[in-house]
Amino acid sequence: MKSGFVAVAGRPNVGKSTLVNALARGKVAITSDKPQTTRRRIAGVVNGEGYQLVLVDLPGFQRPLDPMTERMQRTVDRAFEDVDAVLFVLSTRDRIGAGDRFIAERVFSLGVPVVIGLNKVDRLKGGHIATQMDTASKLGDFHALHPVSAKTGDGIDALRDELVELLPEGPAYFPPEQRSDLSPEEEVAELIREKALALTREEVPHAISVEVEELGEKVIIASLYVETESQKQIVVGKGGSVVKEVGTRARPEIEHLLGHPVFLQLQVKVRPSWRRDERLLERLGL
Ligand SMILES: Nc1nc2c(ncn2[C@@H]2O[C@H](COP(=O)(O)OP(=O)(O)OP(=O)(O)O)[C@@H](O)[C@H]2O)c(=O)[nH]1
Ligand SMILES: [Mg+2]
Repeated sequence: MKSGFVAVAGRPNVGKSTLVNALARGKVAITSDKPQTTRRRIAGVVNGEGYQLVLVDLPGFQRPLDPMTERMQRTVDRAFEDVDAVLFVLSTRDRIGAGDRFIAERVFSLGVPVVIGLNKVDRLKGGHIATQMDTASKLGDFHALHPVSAKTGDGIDALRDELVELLPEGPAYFPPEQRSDLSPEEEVAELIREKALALTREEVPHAISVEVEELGEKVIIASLYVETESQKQIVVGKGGSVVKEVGTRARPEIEHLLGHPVFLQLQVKVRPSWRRDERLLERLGL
């Protein structure tokens, strides 16, 4: 059997998590149109005929701004220490530039094969794809380059086959039914955060964290933390409309995940400067 770990690296928002989900044929990580959606390392397990591919979804590469983003970048650095290959994700929607070259320096010096996933090709016409492939190919000594669309599924099977090819002989690291290394509480918290991200803008998404206080048979109690009173007003919404919508959107996915109906109780709370609170960040698994 072939098995191993592939780190998924790239700038924020290039579609790393969407790509992990497409490769895993199901939802492993949450996604959003805001950068810094992924805050922690998440292993997505892909099982197939004679292989187990573990995709390590990571936060986007960034210059740290505060203790939270410092921890996120440390997570990325540490994740590179023990992988069999890297999937370096670029977005054809954006110019391939200095940020990508900075990441390229890191990933091409790791001494493991680097596969470039040139994502979001659904947004481009043929000629432009060729130009972007040419630019991407100059980033370093890559093992393979795959133009893909995580959204439409274009090129995903070929990319998965390529990654599986690179795996060494090894055991299954996860039982076959396990999709990710998150606990049910963490998965539920992430699903709630995804809906809150989709419904907020500007600085608010970055200030939200979610903790599941109680995961019962029927009742789930979770808190949405923000940093200021005005952020709280935004997340609560007029007459509770925003937090209610978060719950309405999250509940079906949570029920699908857990396999039974739940009553979801959400509360919005202010926790000043939580992104600077090392102990709390630790507790949040960041
Ligand atoms: N058109 C198009 N959009 C995509 C594709 N893949 C991802 N997206 C969109 O790009 C945005 C970012 O996707 P994510 O998967 O959250 O990106 P990420 O790289 O994981 O972002 P961070 O976790 O913040 O670093 C979302 O709005 C996705 O729907 C694609 O192939 N085509
Ligand atoms: Mg992500």
